[in-house]
Formats: sequence, C-alpha cells, structure tokens
Amino acid sequence: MASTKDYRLLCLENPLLDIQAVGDQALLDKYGLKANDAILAEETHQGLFEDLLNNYDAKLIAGGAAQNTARGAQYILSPNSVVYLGGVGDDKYAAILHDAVKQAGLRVEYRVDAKEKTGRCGVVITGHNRSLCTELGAANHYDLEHLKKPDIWSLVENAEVFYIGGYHFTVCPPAIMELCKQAASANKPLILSLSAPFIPQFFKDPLDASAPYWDYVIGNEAEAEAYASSHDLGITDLKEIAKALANLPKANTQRRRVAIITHGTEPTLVAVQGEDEVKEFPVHELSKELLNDTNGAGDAFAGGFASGIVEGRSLAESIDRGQWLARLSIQELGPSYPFPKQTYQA
Ligand code: 26A
Repeated sequence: MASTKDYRLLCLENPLLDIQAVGDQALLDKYGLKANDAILAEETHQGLFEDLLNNYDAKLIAGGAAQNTARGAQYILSPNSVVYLGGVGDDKYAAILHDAVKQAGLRVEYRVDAKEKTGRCGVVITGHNRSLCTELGAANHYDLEHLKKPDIWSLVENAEVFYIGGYHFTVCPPAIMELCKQAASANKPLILSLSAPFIPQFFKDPLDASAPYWDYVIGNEAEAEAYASSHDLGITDLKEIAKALANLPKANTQRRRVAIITHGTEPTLVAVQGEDEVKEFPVHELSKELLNDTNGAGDAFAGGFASGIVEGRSLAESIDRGQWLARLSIQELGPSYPFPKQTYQA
C-alpha cells in the first residue's frame, strides 16, 4: 500500500452506482421527476430503477457526485494524489465501483455495511437535462466512527486539501464538521460543493454550521438561487449571490473565501471575500454534435478546479482546469473521463 503521505486531496461523500438511460417526458411524468433536478428517492420512485434497466437500455456507471470529482482530480494530478471516503454495501454494485476507481487510480476507503445495499442513482437523460433520483442505501450509514479509525484519520491529517460533497449533509454532518475543523486548525483549504438545490433548502442548519469553514464554495445557478431564497437574501442576481456567499463569516481568517457559480454554457462567476468585482470566466465551447450527456459536468468542473488548488495554481488556472475537465466529461457517457488520458495545458 502507498504511504498515507501521498494523498494530497481527501474527499468525502456518498458512493453511488448510476443507472443511467435516455428517457422521455412520459418517464419523468410517471415518477413525478423534473427534467433537471436531484432528489432523494421516496416510496413512489421505487419502480424507477427496474424500469430504467428493463425498458430503457440503462447503463451502470460509477457515480456519486464527489466520487466523480475525486476521479476527476486524480485524472489530472500525479498518481496516488486523491483519496475518497464514503459508505457502500458488500455486493456486486460495490464491486463495479471498486473496478471503476481502480481504473481511475483513485484510492477509496469505503465503510462497508454488511446489511445495506450499495446506493444507486437513477439518471434520466432528456436532451441536455439530467434528472437524478437517489436511493442512498449503505451510503447513508457512513459514520464518524469510520472517519476516526486511526488509519483513516491519518489520511485526514496528512491531506493538504479537503473536498466535501454537499450531498453528505443528508448523511453525516458530524463527519463534515470534523473535516471542517481539521482544515481550519491546520490552515488547509476546504472546498464545499452545494450539490443540489434541496441541500440549502432542506439541510440549511447543518449547511450553515459548516459555512464558516468553506474556503471555496462551488454551486450552479439553481443551487445558488436556492441558497439565496432559503436564506432570505432578497437577491436573485447570481453575481450578488456569489458575493454574499464569499462574504459570509469565516473561521480561518488566513484565507479569503472564494465563491464560484457555474452556469451551464454561460460564464463561470467568481467572487472573492472583500472584493467588489465578480469575475466572469467564459466556458470552453463544445459543438453540439460532441455533447454526449451532461450528467456529472459539475462534478468534473469541481475535480479540475480542486486539482488546481492542490497544486497551488492561480484561481484563474484552477477555474480553467475545471472548465477543461467538464468539457471532456460531457463528451463521455455519464460522469466519466476519456481514456487514453488527455493532458491539461495551462
Ligand atoms: C444524497 N444524494 C441525493 C446524492 C446524489 C449523488 N451523489 C451523492 N449523493 N444524488 C445524485 N448523485 C450523483 O450525482 C452525480 C451527478 O452529478 C449521481 O450518482 C451522479 O453521478
């Protein structure tokens, strides 16, 4: 096994297997899904997974938002740079995840639950939209005990940068807070993704408890808007929301917070704590014929961005890496990256 010192970026969230297919409005309607959304599965969604597999030519693809990000960062960084934590079951879906991360050179430390099944995410693609419906399964049983095991905790202590997928607020906020406090006390950067509109809407309290510890906060336009409305900011302009996020109170005052809002094919917005100007970074264009699907585009952006932060690159280059990796990922099926590998050039 490689030495724990090698892992520069440590990521935490929910490992899932994506069951992804191209669907149609009728399928969305049948399960009451919105074309572009991410939700937790309820009783009424139970049939979706079988439906996708039996009637829609679904593919099984490694997913879990921050696991996609971790694979993405590892895609750019030198070998043995990224480690990912989360919970899985002891089943064939976990085996598929193990294969995928092995190919990606990502080290994972899964908490294996003997009783629960590996989580799955039904992905319905309609045009440029993707609807995500997740049954967390074993991912929902990640716990502080796993994080605090001496061999895992030493990975935490040796990491240089932390990445937390906001979806994990539905699972284990205490584990998130441990990483937050560790980052601040060691003056290491922590990156948080808002992940989905329902996180600021319905997991506001644990999200807010972690806010002082965000060095970088990343969200898309829908997540930013959900944050603004659930926090009664009274603003809808994305640049103003970016500024508000950047200027929230901060625990570690040695680093100024940066808020990043992605916006599909519109420019990425970047606000820095204490600065008036919100910068715009145009995305890397992709012709329509080359687009495969957008599932995982945001995760890929975060992976490229995190790779820049790990390597101490400028904010502009880190954003550029994010846009570069997102552009590559949307040409693949699901949240994947092309092999043979392409090399980022600043
Ligand atoms: C808690 N929830 C709902 C989730 C997710 C999730 N990853 C972690 N937790 N819901 C969807 N995903 C993942 O998001 C990726 C696309 O951004 C899917 O597995 C998909 O790969």
